[in-house]
Amino acid sequence: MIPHGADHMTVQSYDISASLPNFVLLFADDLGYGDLGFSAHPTSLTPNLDRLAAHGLRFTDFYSTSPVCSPSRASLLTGRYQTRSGIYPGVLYPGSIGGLPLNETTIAEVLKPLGYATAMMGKWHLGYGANGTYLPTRQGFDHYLGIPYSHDMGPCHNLTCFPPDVKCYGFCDVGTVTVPLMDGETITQQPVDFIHLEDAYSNFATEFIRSATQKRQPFFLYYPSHHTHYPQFAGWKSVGRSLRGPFGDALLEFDSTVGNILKTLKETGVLNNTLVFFTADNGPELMRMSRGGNSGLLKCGKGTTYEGGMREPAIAYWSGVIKPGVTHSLSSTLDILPTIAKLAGAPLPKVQLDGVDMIDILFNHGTGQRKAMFYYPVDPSEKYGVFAVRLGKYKAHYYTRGAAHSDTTPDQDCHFISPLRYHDPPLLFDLESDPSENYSLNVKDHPDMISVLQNIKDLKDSFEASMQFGESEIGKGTDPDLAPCCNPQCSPKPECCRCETSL
Ligand SMILES: [Ca+2]
Repeated sequence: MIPHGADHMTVQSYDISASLPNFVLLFADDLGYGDLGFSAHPTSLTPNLDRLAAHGLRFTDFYSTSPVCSPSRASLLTGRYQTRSGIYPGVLYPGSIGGLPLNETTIAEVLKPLGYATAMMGKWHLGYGANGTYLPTRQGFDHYLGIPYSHDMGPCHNLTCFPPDVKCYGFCDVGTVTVPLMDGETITQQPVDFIHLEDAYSNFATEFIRSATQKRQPFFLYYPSHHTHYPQFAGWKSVGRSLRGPFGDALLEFDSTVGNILKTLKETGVLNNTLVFFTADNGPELMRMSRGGNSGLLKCGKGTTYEGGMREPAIAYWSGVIKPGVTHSLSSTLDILPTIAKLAGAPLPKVQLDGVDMIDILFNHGTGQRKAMFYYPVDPSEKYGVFAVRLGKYKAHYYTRGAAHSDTTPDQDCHFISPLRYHDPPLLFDLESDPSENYSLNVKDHPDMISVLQNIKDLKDSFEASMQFGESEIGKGTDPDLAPCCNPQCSPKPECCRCETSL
């Protein structure tokens, strides 16, 4: 099948059949621009992601919409900035009252009416709520296996993160329930067994793909991985195998699941009919030092609106359909929903979208439709608006601020102690010649930048005039009784929320 609306694309040797394409969306956590083998990390071991990069289209200028988890995920799944859906400020917690509003349309809900089988494994982080109101099963996913939020959101110091019995590094969040594993809407483990978790995910993916292909049903598989987020973990097959230590072993385990998914796509005969897309939710958590990720040549990391906070590695891989190569076109997680909708021939949700489809980039290696990217901080507000804007190769910072998540590197601008600063005129960088944001362009020395700044300001003003902030879901607060508990009647909570189960 030629994807609907993609008339001009260059198809190499694609078997044009009547079937709808399948989609596999891989989403890493707290992973930096410099963390992967193909992005020149010297000791990361990512053979499968490297293979995707070598045989797919690699993006150099790809952005998430937030430097932290929940808002970034809301934008990925809805094609809208998090400010519209209310997933701000910060992130959701185990007992959060709110979540991604059910009237938001996710990629899974875009595809389901066309007969797609939908499944997700891994980190949801878009709400749990009373009786699981906000779980993935309520947002278009037929099947779900995973932890509904970050796996450090529960005490972890007594848990095993690496075999045979290496305890998890640090304490994680104390004072709440231990981290649960959900199968659909049922808690099957609490606390989760980190050592065997990835095998469970990998088997879940294999079974889902096999089942859908046997039924000749098109499918959508979403795998947001926990691995590269603190505390890292891995099972027997990956522990001790990378030179990079715990972070490297965790990354290798994620990579091996990517390999298993590719193998299953091949074995089931659907590799040539499946778009595999890989990216990550936000930059590395530098405060974890050598146990955090690495943003490579980009400035700072998680929690900041510098490039290291939101610019991510990304790959589009479609065997025989998307020509391998590198694109410098500006793109975002916002663009994934419109792209998938177009490829499947599904109507777009009837709401204000912020994404544009990437058809021209994927199939023509063209420049695409996206001209600009807006950088919201962890705590967006109408008062401050966006902190920075990228237009073409230029980026203007109106506000800058450090973040605890990016503490400990030599660059003090990244640190929590660097307060909110307003810049007038804005700090301006040419990201093509200076991707590290080292050398700001002073209008006195560069008078041609006056018009560039004016264009950026006009764009910012019109964007902000069009932005309607949804009610803050995170601002609804938390209720400890809403935290998932495998034994709801037990006492005293949260300690009693434990169940002896095995996968
Ligand atoms: Ca994250």
